Amino acid sequence: MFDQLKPQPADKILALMAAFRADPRDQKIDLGVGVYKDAEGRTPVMRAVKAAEQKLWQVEDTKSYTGLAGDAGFHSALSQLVLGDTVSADQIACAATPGGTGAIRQGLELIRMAAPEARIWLSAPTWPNHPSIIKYLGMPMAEYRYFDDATRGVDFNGMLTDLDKAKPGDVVLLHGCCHNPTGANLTYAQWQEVADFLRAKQLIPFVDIAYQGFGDGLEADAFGPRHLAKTQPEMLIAASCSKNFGVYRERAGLLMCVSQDAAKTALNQATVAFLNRQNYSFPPDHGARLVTMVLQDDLLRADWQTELEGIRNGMLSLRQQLADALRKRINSDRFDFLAQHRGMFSRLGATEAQVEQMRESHGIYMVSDSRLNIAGLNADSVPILADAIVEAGV
Ligand code: PLP
Ligand code: TYF
Repeated sequence: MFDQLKPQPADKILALMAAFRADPRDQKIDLGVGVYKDAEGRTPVMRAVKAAEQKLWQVEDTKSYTGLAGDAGFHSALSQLVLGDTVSADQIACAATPGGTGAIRQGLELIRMAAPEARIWLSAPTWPNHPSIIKYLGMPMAEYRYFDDATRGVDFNGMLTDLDKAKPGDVVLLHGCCHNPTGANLTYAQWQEVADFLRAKQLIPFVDIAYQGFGDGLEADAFGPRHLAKTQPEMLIAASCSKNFGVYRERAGLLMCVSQDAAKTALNQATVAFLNRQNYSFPPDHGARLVTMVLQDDLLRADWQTELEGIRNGMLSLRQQLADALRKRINSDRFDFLAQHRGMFSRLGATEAQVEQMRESHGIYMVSDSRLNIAGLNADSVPILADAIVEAGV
């Protein structure tokens, strides 16, 4: 059997992480994998998460199984964080999953079960795991234009023109905020237009939200999914706690099936629980429980929000520093888009050869499509990167 196995395509982001580790240079700069890092290059456990963990150690009296769909406290705390009061709890079916990736996978499996013909529309470009999982599941997919290489903003006309080719019942995968890999996001007005468009065309939104709180703030970043939850007959949401709670390796995520018709929730709920059982029985609980404790405790929640705001503002400041440094060097506003993008990533617009040159000559690691992780920078490395960008002729 094993001799039938064939090598599978590697994840280019994870391959880059390995290449960075193997580089012996002291001066190297890691702008690759999407993990938050502070100015010292550390990815700390957030204060409130640490405090919750300490408390959990004292009060936890069993490690017996949770429910198949995870803990109801986690469902309500995280669905409330993402959706606020836009829909009532009885309109949302939830399953805790191993990370946001688990929620994406389970959401796709639900679509395949309910509507095997439905085509999944992905932004061009998108997070590589989206097409990779969809292809693995054997589901039909298509791309819609999203990023305008010339302006480094959203190609909104292109997006709607391409989505106009979708058939009723198709699914449109949207990044809830902080688009990965481009950093270019829909405005509130564009979200409203997309919502009207999807509803008129009978398309179903599937929102992947992995960076709530990393863009314009916890509430502002949830505008898109909240507006869709209010206006669409039904939708799916995959939420990740990896970044905004810093619990990457704990694998905490939530799949939400939202329906205007609360009578559908019981079957939706039974279905997502069934899907959990088919794939791994019970979802991991530790990270989900820490997240729940932070969200349910006023003091921990306030401290978490303060720390998250610090992270967010730090990234905004680095964006501005990089845009300013480039403006000074080339005497043009050509890179001002870096300050307008939101979240951890920006797509710089460099060629693969230019990305390669920056890695060879300066030890600067960014993904080959020129996505850079802003959080990998600090005040010392911003000028080094700005020099390298100019030198490479980007
Ligand atoms: N979706 C996007 C766009 C991401 O960038 C990530 C990255 O981490 C995820 C989902 C899911 O992450 P995780 O499975 O680590 O929660
Ligand atoms: O895009 C990123 O860098 C993050 C982390 O297979 C990540 O989303 C990258 C690759 C992967 C899983 C997570």
